[in-house]
Amino acid sequence: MRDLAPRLPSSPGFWRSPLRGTWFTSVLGLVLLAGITVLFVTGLLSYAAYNPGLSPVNDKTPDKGILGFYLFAWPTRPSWLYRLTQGVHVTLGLALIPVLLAKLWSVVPRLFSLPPARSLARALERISLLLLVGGVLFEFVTGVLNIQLEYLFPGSFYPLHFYGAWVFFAAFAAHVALKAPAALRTVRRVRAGAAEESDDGLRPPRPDAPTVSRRGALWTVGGGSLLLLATSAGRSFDGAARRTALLTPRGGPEPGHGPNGFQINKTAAYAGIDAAETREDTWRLVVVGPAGTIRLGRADLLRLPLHSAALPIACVEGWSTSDQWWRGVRLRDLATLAGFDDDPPDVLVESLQRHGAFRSGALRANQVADPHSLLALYVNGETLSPDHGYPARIIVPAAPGVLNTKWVARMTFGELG
Ligand SMILES: Nc1nc2c(c(=O)[nH]1)N[C@H]1C(S)=C(S)[C@@H](COP(=O)(O)O)O[C@H]1N2
Ligand SMILES: [Mo]
Repeated sequence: MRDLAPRLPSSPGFWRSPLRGTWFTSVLGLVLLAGITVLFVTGLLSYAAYNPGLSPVNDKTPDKGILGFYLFAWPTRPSWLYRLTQGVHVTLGLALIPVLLAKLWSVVPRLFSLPPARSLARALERISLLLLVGGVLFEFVTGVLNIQLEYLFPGSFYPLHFYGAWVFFAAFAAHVALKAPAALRTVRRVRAGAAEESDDGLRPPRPDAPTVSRRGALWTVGGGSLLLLATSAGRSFDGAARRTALLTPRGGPEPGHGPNGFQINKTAAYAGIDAAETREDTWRLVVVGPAGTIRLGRADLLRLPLHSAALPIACVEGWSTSDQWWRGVRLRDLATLAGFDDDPPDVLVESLQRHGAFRSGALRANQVADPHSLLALYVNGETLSPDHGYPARIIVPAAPGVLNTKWVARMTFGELG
């Protein structure tokens, strides 16, 4: 038995890396404390930005119950708001992967320690660790799969990632309350020149000879994070910057040239839009409100006052475009046509698309009222291309891409939800 014991992972002697210890784990833990808090907050903001309380067509997690307690009317200014919050959510999430893996590696001996529980408190702690480790892996894996494979789990990504985030964050908060004070103490003491507090089971009793210093190992982890940051942040810009985003979709060269040559989420062909339905003589925008049902062709829309706004497209997947110049009819002018003279109401926007989660979206009154919210007919001085939503698409400042419905067919003002 004596000889066998150190060969089992449950034995402290099995783990030999001299890097493991309180300081290494504490530094990584504190980085994750800050980073994961930002991920949680920006994630909750993203859900609020979808206007889930407004209409079932926007709500991807209808059974959220009290978890929606914090929802609020997402503002329209600054126009880059969602571009920033969701860009940070996804880019920071990717950059934290090396830190997360290093942190899990640094505490892995604990997962094997035996007996599994000496007391009730210890048993509860270990269950919370299961939720913590399982939860964090689940959130990172679903997040990465969603951006890499573009809606791998159509419809179900949102509930998985949203409920997973709450379960994980509850365990995370408990873990932080238990561990953060000691981690801070360790880092301060070591910085002040004191020796690392010794044993809490992390330091190996029979360490191998070091091949890299602990600082060197931390720099390697940090370098990995910087590399991921440098190869994904470009997805939030156009042109040369986007070419630096090598590891994720929406990086690399733009999909086309000229005014319509910026990123396309779903093409007209993918959405099943038939060119015969979008011709000048066939397509009509149906506007519904107290004034009745009004049908407008593209020529009718072009006779209304046209306005311009420089606004980005910012997708939940974290990519975004720089500002594009959109030109079209103000949503609030369409609300007036529909019979709302003073206060524009909410609006339900439906597209020509027949299937798919993003075929329609609801916009809140504050979004309809913004003078930069348009039913766009042109982009960057040219007629919208079929893939960017010809004959007409919604563009709203600060809104997530998904609410910028393309190939609009019908707008119903008021009486939502
Ligand atoms: N009808 C319709 N509109 C849509 C979508 C869609 O799938 N169908 N995708 C949305 C999403 S998720 C985004 S990010 C933006 C992208 O706009 P773009 O393709 O012009 O860049 O369009 C939105 N409008
Ligand atoms: Mo999107």
